Amino acid sequence: MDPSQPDTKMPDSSVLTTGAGIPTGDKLNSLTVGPRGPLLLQDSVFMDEMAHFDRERVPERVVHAKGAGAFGYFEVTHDITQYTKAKVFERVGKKTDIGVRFSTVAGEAGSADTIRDPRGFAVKFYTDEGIWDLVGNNTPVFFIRDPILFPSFIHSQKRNPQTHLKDPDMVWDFWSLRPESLHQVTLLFSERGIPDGYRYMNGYGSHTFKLVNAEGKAVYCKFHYKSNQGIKNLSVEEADSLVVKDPDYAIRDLFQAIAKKDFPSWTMYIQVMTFPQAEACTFNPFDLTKVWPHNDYPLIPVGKLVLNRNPNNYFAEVEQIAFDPSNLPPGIEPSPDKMLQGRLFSYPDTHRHRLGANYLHLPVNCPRRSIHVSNYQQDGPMCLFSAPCNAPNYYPNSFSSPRDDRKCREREFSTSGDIARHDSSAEDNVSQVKIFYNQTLSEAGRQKLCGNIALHLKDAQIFIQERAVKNFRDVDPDFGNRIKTLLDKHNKACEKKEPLHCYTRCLS
Ligand code: HDE
Repeated sequence: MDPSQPDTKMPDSSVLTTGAGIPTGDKLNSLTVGPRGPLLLQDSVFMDEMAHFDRERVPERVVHAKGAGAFGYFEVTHDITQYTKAKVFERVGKKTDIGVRFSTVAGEAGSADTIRDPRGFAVKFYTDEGIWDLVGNNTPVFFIRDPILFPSFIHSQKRNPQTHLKDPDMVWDFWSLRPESLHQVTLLFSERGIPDGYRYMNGYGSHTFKLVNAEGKAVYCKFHYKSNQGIKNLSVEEADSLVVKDPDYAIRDLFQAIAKKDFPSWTMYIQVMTFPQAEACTFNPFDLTKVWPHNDYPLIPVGKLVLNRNPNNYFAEVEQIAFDPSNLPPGIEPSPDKMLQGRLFSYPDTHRHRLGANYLHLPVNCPRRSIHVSNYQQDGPMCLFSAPCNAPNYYPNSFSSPRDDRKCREREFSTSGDIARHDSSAEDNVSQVKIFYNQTLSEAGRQKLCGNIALHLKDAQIFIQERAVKNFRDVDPDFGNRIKTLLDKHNKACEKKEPLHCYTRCLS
């Protein structure tokens, strides 16, 4: 044996140890003065156990706190190299590891899975060129189009700061003051508003992205995942009963299916819009409250996502998985979409707060599965990796690599416009909702939609109800009038309760 090398015999894992690996003699009894106590400060076994327990929780996600995760692969089935040079799409048959987290949005980590809420559908691709995170939802649009409104929007959907209750006044006050929410609100209260678990719903990257090919040519693009299980939704009655019987319904359904080797899968498609098409588009193609009509921008098949592994440890692999829309490998870039631009900042910022500056060192977030990370970042709390000590820790330097690779620079583009806080509230908020209401929904679907909205809106104060009804009438008089009729019935049947909160109404 080489005496200069440490003896690396594997430890005996059957012996209980402290966090520092010291064998523990007794983990059933604390160290006390006599059988009745007190305890001793020198009981390091007790201190180690208790101090770690005291720190078991990281803050829950400020939104999307309740979720389920699984792992698997993405496989390219169709060539899209004419649009993008991203290596994840480089050849048909190429497989890339993925991690996926599904979630509800407004509830806390212990809330029920079957509530009416959008579902998060976040995918982490462990590509050869680092991580690509496509952090989407099960809907192609969103409630707002300017990210500055996001914190207020979320406050209105979470608990009232005084009563600590969910508050229909807050929910509908915000929605009715911001009519750009009409599209997403209408989808949310339609039959697709309560998916039957996570396997039977589609996913959408939602935003407009830019794809750049090997020649530097670019197009705009949207990503879609269609469930190969089909679409299944829960009725209000089924969903309500599951809140009581099985609040973790969606987590259980996903875990059990994968454990039984009934692996769920989705087909990935893209929609493509050229720059001249974007210039000529009748609506703003970077507005997240709009869809791109499939007739004009058809779905192009790309590949499939398969989930075939459950997490081994929920906390390590799901609670700590950290998605970031700014993780974009060469060949995929952001578009001007204001919401996407806002998210590019918010996600890494929240991870540094929740998980710490070195969250990318955690195994589930680390790109080291597929690529060597080379940079000059160092230290910080919980630093697991460091640059070699015999090389410079600054750049540029005269001695050694790594160096930047000009091939990977973002595509150049020019932009112009007046710098101002441009008010987007009066942009077209209704045309696409009208098409959905009149052409996509059946008569039965319209009835369900209006019933679901009225059932929720009835709990808001009358002046808020009226403002919301006016907005639905702006979409289509029939839409607003049906809701109004249902509300009148509700309002007559039950005496309106005084609101619990004490806001004074100062705006109308
Ligand atoms: Fe998120 N969102 N979001 N969001 N979001 C978060 O990040 C945020 C938006 C979405 O399973 C947070 O790690 C801003 C749209 C999913 O871990 C936070 C804006 C879409 C998940 C955050 C949006 C999403 C999040 C909370 C407006 C669909 C869960 C914890 C500009 C296209 C990911 C965290 C997971 C999570 C911010 C809007 C989807 C705070 C500022 C639009 C699926 O950073």
